[in-house]
Amino acid sequence: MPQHTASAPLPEVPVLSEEVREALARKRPVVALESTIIAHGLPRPRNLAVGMELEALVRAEGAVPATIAVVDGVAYAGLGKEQLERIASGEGVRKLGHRDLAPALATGATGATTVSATAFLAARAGLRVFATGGLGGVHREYARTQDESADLALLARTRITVVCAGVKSILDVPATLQRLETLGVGVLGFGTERFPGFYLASSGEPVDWTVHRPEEVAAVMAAQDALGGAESALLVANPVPEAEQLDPQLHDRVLAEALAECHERGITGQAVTPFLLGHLVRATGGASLEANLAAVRGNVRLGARIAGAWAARR
Ligand code: PSU
Ligand code: MN
Repeated sequence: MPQHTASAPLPEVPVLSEEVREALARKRPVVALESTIIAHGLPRPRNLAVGMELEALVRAEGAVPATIAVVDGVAYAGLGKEQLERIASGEGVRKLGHRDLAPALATGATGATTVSATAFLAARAGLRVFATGGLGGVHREYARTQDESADLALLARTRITVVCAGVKSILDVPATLQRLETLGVGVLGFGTERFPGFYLASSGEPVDWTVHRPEEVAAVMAAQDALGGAESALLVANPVPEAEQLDPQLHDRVLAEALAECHERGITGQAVTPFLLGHLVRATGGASLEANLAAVRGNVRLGARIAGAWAARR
């Protein structure tokens, strides 16, 4: 296990795969992918297949995938097959938010990166586009627990474009949108005037800006840079296709059950999101998993197209 001392410099952070390094040097499109969804968001063994499928989807769109994770105290952008297997095994794989990166690197830990840690490492590597499922946000019990995902604050100070299907519907969606506004994180609806509802095509909440083409997203990114100043992110909110969404009534019913059980069992902190997602999968007989995957696949494809449009401007 590498133990870094104060005098020993950290290795390159993150270490880039050969493919990612070359794509960056040639200004070819690259899409960052997170690993928490693989290690802690999806059931095994399906998660490994999904991790590989998402990378294949990026390649099919002509871009290079950069899955981000920490293995034995080294942060990587672009995982080899064995590293991806290690993350998917879940054994001894921690959930790492941005604040956990320093202790993980210093102690030689292995962990999957959440949106906050992935966005940080991606931006540090010079990657501009990142695709995921749903962002973290303000939890419904916020007033009691003060549980707001670190994703939001990190995105307020990181210049990256995140393609997501909104925020997970287990959260307080209106409160999360309000926080994004307060924090100055831009939100674009992609082909929609409603903020998506993760498992559902719409959360019912409006979005202020709607775009229809990847080139329009790239133009907004260029305008962000031209404006300068605050290094905030841009969210591209891309709904799951209506045909693949979870039945809204089933969604509302099982979600209420899941929230009640989470409360009863006293689950807190980092365990809340994986617990709720897992409960929904069981309570819907796997239907929530299919909707989740449909959303992620759509985001990854769109992320690759946006990365292509962005590369074409540079
Ligand atoms: N999207 C998914 N599944 C997930 C997550 C997102 O479809 O598991 C993860 C992301 O990594 C996100 C994290 O950053 O859940 C949020 O966790 P928390 O609420 O503990 O911050
Ligand atoms: Mn949390």
